[in-house]
Formats: sequence, C-alpha cells, structure tokens
Amino acid sequence: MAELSDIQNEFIRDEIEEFLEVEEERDRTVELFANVSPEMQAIAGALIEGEHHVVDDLTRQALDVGTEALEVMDDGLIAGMSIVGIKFRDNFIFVPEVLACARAMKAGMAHIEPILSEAGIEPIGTVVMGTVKGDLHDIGKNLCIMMLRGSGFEVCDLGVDTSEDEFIDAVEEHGAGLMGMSALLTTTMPNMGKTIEAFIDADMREEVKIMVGGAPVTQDFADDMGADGYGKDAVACVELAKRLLKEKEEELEE
Ligand code: B12
Repeated sequence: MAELSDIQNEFIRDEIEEFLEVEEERDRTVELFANVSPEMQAIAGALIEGEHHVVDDLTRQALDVGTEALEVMDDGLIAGMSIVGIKFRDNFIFVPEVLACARAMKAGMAHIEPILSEAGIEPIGTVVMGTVKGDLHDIGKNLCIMMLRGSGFEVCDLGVDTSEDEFIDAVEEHGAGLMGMSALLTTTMPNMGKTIEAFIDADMREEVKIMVGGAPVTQDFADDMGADGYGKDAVACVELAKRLLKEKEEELEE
C-alpha cells in the first residue's frame, strides 16, 4: 500500500493530510496519486486551486509531450475533482470555489475534447444526452459526450436541466435509437424515472434504449426505474452505448 510520502507533489500531500478525514477515502486517494506522474499531480493541484490558466497551460504541455488524452483526463482532471468533491461535501469549500474548479476542469477539457472527438468517420449511431430536470451538473455528462464522439457516435447534447418533453422531442427529431441521462443530485435522480415514464406514456419506450449515469446512480437504481443500462464512468458509457446500439440493431432485424 502506498504512503503519503510516495506522492511527490507537496500541495497534493497537504490537501490529503488536511482535508481527507475518512480513512478509506484517504487511502484510496493516496494510492491514486502515488501512482500518477508529477505532471498529472500538478494538473490536479492547479484544478483543486481553481487556477484555470494554469490547468490550461499544464494540460496543453502534457498533451504536447505525448501524454495520452485519457491519462490527462483520469489522472489529472478527474483525480483533482475527486478531492474537490470531498472538500465540498465536508464543507471545507463552498459553491464559488467549486465553480472555480469546474471552470479549471473545463479549461483542461477544452484541449482534450478535439483529441477524443477526432474519429472523423461515418457516425455509428446517434445518442441524445442530457442532464435531467433540476440538475445543473454537466462536467461528467460532457466527458461522456467527448468519449462518445471520439468513438464515432453523433451526439445531440441537450445540456442541463432537461425536461421530459425536451428528451422526447430530441429523440423524435434526430431519430435517435439511444439516449443518456445524467444526474448528480439525489433529489434529481427520480427525474430519470419520470422521464422514462414519459416515454412510456408517449408510446415511445420501444423506440429508444435508455442509459443512465452520474455519481449517485447505481445499477440497482437503474434497474428499478426501468433503464436499459447504467455506466459508472465515461469509458463504461461508451461500452454501454455500443452494446445497446447492437441490441437495438438486433431487435430491428427480428
Ligand atoms: C462540480 C460540482 C458542482 C458545480 C457544477 C458545475 C458543473 N458545470 O457541472 C456547482 C458549483 C454548480 C454545483 C452546484 C450544486 N451542487 Co454540486 N457538486 C459538484 C462536485 C464537486 C463534482 C461533480 C463533478 O463534476 N464530478 C466529476 C465528474 C467527472 O464526475 P461525474 O459527474 O460523476 O461523472 C462521471 C460518472 O458519474 C459518469 N456519468 C455521468 N453522467 C453520466 C451519464 C451516463 C448516461 C453514463 C453512462 C455515465 C455518466 O461518467 C462521468 C465521467 O467519468 C460534486 C461532488 C461529487 N463527488 O460528485 C458535487 C455534488 C454533486 N453537488 C452537490 C450539491 C448539494 C450541490 C448544490 C445543491 C449546492 C448548493 N447548495 O447550491 C448545487 C446544485 C445545483 C443544481 N441545481 O444542480 C452534492 C450532491 C449531494 C446529494 N446527495 O445530492 C455533491 C455530491 C457534493 C456533496 N455535498 O457531497 N456542484
């Protein structure tokens, strides 16, 4: 098991020491950062401090020297955001600070997006994606969209606070066989189920495969509300989208 002293970046060490009070989270975070490069630790550190210009520069530099976009995303940006999440939950920081971190995350993602989206081939399928009604969190959804586009999907992004009708209209308009919903709040998770019910009421449930995700969402929750699949992260989202697309095509052949 890794030790705090295995992490080279002093700022990250201090953050873990000062703010991570839950032993299991602390051990997991130490393990994570002890195994990532100093460059990724620096990106995570700048993100935690909400320094979007620094994240912008460091992300560009890392990609310029050949670091994989996925490594920068997972080991730099998402790793940094995981510490931000814990500090926010435990009231060490508040909405303005988190917004600064989100802005820094977006500055880094702006460099990653063109790389992950550069498939440039015939779209393999169309996906409608949105964050559910009442929910303004879009970082995770946007990462999923980047990865989906990079894997050849055409994505219609409905943004945040998406109503049932907006999902229905977009699926109809784009003839999409796949749809993804994101929710980050326990209070907005039920809106995923409500949206699925709206599809049933509109007699459109059979037309679209529905996948769900977001930090509080689980496989059990997805099963309970009648979704076709759940993905824990952006990589899982792409695998799931491919599997559901295949199932959809097989159903159409029958
Ligand atoms: C950033 C953030 C914000 C930012 C959002 C900025 C933005 N543009 O998104 C701001 C400051 C606006 C914000 C506001 C609020 N937030 Co907030 N926020 C967060 C924070 C710190 C990080 C979320 C994030 O971006 N994570 C990083 C991304 C990469 O991870 P992710 O979203 O989980 O996405 C991944 C997977 O889940 C999956 N995925 C996501 N979507 C989908 C979809 C599909 C189909 C699939 C397959 C997979 C998938 O793939 C993604 C990539 O790997 C979380 C803490 C946390 N631990 O989640 C709190 C958190 C979600 N927020 C919380 C709260 C309480 C709020 C506020 C109510 C605070 C307030 N008092 O105003 C408001 C609500 C605003 C609203 N109506 O939505 C709570 C929710 C608690 C709860 N039980 O519901 C959390 C958990 C913090 C906490 N207290 O612990 N927040």
